[in-house]
Amino acid sequence: MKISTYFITLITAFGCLASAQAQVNGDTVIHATGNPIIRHEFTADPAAMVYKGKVYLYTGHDEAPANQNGYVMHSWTCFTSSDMVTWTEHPSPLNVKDFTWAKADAWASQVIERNGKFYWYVAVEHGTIPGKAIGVAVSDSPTGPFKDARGTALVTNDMTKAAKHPWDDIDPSVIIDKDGQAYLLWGNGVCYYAKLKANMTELDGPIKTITLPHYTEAPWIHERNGWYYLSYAYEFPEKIAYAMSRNINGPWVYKGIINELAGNSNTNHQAIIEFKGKNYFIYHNGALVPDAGSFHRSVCIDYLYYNKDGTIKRVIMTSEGVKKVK
Ligand code: FUB
Repeated sequence: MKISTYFITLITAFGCLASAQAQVNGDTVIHATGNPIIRHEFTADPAAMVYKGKVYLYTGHDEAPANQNGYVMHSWTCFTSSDMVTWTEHPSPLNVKDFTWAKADAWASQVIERNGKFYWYVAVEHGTIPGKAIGVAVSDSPTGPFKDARGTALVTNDMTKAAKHPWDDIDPSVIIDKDGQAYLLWGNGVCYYAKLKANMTELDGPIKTITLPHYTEAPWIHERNGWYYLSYAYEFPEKIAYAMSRNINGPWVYKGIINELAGNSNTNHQAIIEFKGKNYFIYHNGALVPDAGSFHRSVCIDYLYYNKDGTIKRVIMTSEGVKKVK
């Protein structure tokens, strides 16, 4: 939902909520003035990719009418930035309708590049196999257009048995290891992972699980200096915690909480990237408009710092956000 309709009445009361944005060649260019970074629409479930000197930020949209509880999410979008402050939105590169086998719920996603192609892993509600499912779309460009890479789901609820509820197959995160082996991680209630074939569109072997304390959802895997980091939503309402390992196949050692409750949103859904020498923690909260809560979320960015031993310091969530990268 474009936010203009949502806060048409609120703007009268809170006057200064307008974001610094302009239309340039059909794209929306945003100058973030702090957190949340996007203010003309609700954005949720951030996933970020650094590619050729730019950050590509992929998000879903919370589109529920004001005061309605429950997720209403139909599409994903892509924002790009070279400085972490000026963001260009590339119009709706992917929609649930692009997956003919899916019926609803553009939930969390992640994009990765391999051999010049871009693979967008998404969680949706399956049309015929009850429960959530994971699909993958592909494009020659990180901003799309993307198309369904398989014509069927990559993971369906009947393929995973460790959790009893039908929405366990959500929140895909993907990584390509140094030896070229790609892995997909995902899950609500249980953290699943599996190898991907080099074509990135088929699983390559069994689905396994990773045991993590108080695991809820939103796995995000990244590598730095020979350490693998698996961050995830911890408990509910969600904090973000993490584990470290020298190997994607484990063993994973739990290291603690890195982000506290967002306070105004039950979910927090993080992505972690390094860009031009700084590390960023990208997440969502419900801070854009009064009473936004858990179903009208907005993406925020704050700095993330590592200790000398590779562990992660607690993130400090701010309203100022991050500074422009020179
Ligand atoms: O946006 C829908 C769901 O809420 C996501 O899949 C979860 O990670 C949580 O953010």
